[in-house]
Amino acid sequence: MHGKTALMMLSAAAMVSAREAPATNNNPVGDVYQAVLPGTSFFPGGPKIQGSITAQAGDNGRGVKFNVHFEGIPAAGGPFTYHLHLKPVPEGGNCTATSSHLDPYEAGVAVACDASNPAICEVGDLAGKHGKIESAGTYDKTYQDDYASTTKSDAAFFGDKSFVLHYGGNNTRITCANFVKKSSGGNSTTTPGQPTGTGSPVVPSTSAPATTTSSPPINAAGQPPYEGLGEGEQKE
Ligand SMILES: *[C@@H]1O[C@H](CO)[C@@H](O)[C@H](O)[C@H]1NC(C)=O
Ligand SMILES: *[C@@H]1O[C@H](CO)[C@@H](O)[C@H](O)[C@H]1NC(C)=O
Ligand SMILES: *[C@@H]1O[C@H](CO)[C@@H](O)[C@H](O)[C@H]1NC(C)=O
Ligand SMILES: [Cu+2]
Repeated sequence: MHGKTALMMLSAAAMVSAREAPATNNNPVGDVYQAVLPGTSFFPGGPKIQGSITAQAGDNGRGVKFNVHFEGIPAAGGPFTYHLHLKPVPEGGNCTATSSHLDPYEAGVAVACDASNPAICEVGDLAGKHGKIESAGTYDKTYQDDYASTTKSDAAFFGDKSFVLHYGGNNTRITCANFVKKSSGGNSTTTPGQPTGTGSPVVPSTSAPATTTSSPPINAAGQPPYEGLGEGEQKE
């Protein structure tokens, strides 16, 4: 009896290997990050969704306030999801190369994200925590996320990473963009040397000196990076 109970506890513990995400604090107030979509589809013939995600520390540096704005959400194929991804989009706009979700506490996708208990979700699963995109046209949403971070040294920092927008049903990546720092401590100048975006035409090209990031999207070259390569059940 005792042995059996102990065994059950052991296997339960093994299943709950993921740690809950801690709430983040002391994020630098006034540091603003923004990721602007290129306005093209990652795969040939896909929807040309535009828009951006803007993010900065929440009140008193607690968590992160996200402002999500998308335009051109198609009527078919929804709901759509989006996540913070682990790696930046490389030159050329390959959304597949952004790897999987930002998930420093190894929540994984085996256990579904529960919006009512967001600490168990992958930090990067913004749609899981704050809602999928369910309707066509323009999507606007502002919310507080307690687990993401704009502190560079924090495991939940995404300011040098990307987000990807997907078809929710098959995880196919539709479009993606890199976060770039837009202002620091209330100064609205772009900090030189920050990683830059995906060559999005929407980003003002005034600030950063030319870098290697503004080549045409892969699709323009006719290379179809098709394979949904959603996150599926994989974790890497
Ligand atoms: C994924 O789902 C969308 C919407 O249903 C569909 O248009 C698209 O062709 C699918 N992609 C793949 C690779 O199956
Ligand atoms: C895009 O990135 C993926 C993953 O890194 C890679 O396997 C694929 O070859 C890349 N596609 C192109 C066209 O570079
Ligand atoms: C804003 O920029 C000015 C000029 O570069 C600088 O003197 C000031 O310290 C900056 N303020 C903050 C909060 O970073
Ligand atoms: Cu994703």
